[in-house]
Amino acid sequence: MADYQQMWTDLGMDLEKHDVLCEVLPEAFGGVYLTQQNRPKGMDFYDFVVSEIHGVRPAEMIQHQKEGGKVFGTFCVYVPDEVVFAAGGIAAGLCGGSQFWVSGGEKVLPANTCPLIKASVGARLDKTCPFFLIPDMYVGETTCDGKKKAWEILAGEVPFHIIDIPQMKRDRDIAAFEAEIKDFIAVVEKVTGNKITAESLGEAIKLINNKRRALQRVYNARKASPVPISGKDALLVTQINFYDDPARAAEMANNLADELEQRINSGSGVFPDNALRIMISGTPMAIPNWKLHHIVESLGAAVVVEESCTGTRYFENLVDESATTLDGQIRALAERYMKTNCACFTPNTARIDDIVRLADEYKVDGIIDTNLQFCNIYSTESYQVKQALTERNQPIMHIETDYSEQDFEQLRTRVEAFLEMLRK
Ligand code: BJ8
Repeated sequence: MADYQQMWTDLGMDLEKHDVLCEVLPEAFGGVYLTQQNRPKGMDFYDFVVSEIHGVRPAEMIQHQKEGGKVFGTFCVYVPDEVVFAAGGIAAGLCGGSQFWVSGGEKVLPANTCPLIKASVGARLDKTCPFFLIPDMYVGETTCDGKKKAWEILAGEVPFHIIDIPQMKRDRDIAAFEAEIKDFIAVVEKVTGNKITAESLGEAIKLINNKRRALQRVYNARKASPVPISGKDALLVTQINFYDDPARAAEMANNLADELEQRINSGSGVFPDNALRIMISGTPMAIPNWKLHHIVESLGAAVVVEESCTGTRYFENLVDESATTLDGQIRALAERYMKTNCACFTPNTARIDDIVRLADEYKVDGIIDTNLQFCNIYSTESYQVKQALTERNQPIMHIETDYSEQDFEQLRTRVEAFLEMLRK
């Protein structure tokens, strides 16, 4: 890794603690990722990003700020990145996925808070992640109670804008979300000093749609048998897309998709033809949370799709590009974002429909429905997920886990038993 010590010092990072993280990450990544056989060449870019994870992209963001630009740190796929890019800003997804940050979060949050929230708060308070220290503003949302309360703590650190997410999907809820987007536009314009026009928002809509289209191509390739890319690699691609420059992210994902399509044509894959095909549904897996994928794939089954916000929910729906007025574009944004099926909505039957549809499209043999410990909404919804899949004779298991390695062996045993059952 290049030398970023000065940049980290200028950010006020806790360098001693950060060194500990820098020491363990390469080994963890190497053991999980670099030991895989026959990886696509297109993964080299993502390996490089991980090798420079706290250096190369943070340096770009800081350069952007030096040139007068603003950076917005976001915590949910309901935050419309298009608005930020339309104003010449950078939006970067911040959700924490490492156990390393959890103890920092526990200093101020109840222990029975989901690890994603604890890690996100801990990364900021412990000053061990540059991505959390760079933003001029954080943008959160009102999806779950844990997040809502955590934002109040983080708002003591960084200017914070909260987007109110409706709890239902009636016409008046979509209209309410439209109003939220208008408020967000006003905030972003104020912070950046740049006016958003129909032209700039139209361009930003295309920019983010192109990233979504590229990810759709990568995921479509995973429908093939043998599968041309591991689930671990596909997950890493999505995780990095949360904070990479969107134009470069689209280019890299398109390059990867080209290669995957060639692999499909030549019948080349990373698992044998007859490997079990697994879908993982549920809560998101923020970088560097690769635990479940690693368990499944080291047992010889392939993860072929994730129904999650670090999977299909991130890119499945596009924003309609045909509107030419700001009002029309804002309506198109509201309609697109409100199609995302998070368990914070009630009823949320469309998510169950998505899982059933994806199970067919990706020809899965079994589903592992997973939720992060203490995530009440996803764990409660798992009842309906199980019912719907059982009615269709789709084997499903439910897992609740966190970021620690403590339950690794126990999970491995349970997943192994599930795969054995599928093989019979
Ligand atoms: S749209 S899934 S990114 S909220 S896992 S913090 S819900 S207690 S992350 Fe999420 Fe947006 Fe929904 Fe997606 Fe709360 Fe649950 Fe933790 Fe969660």
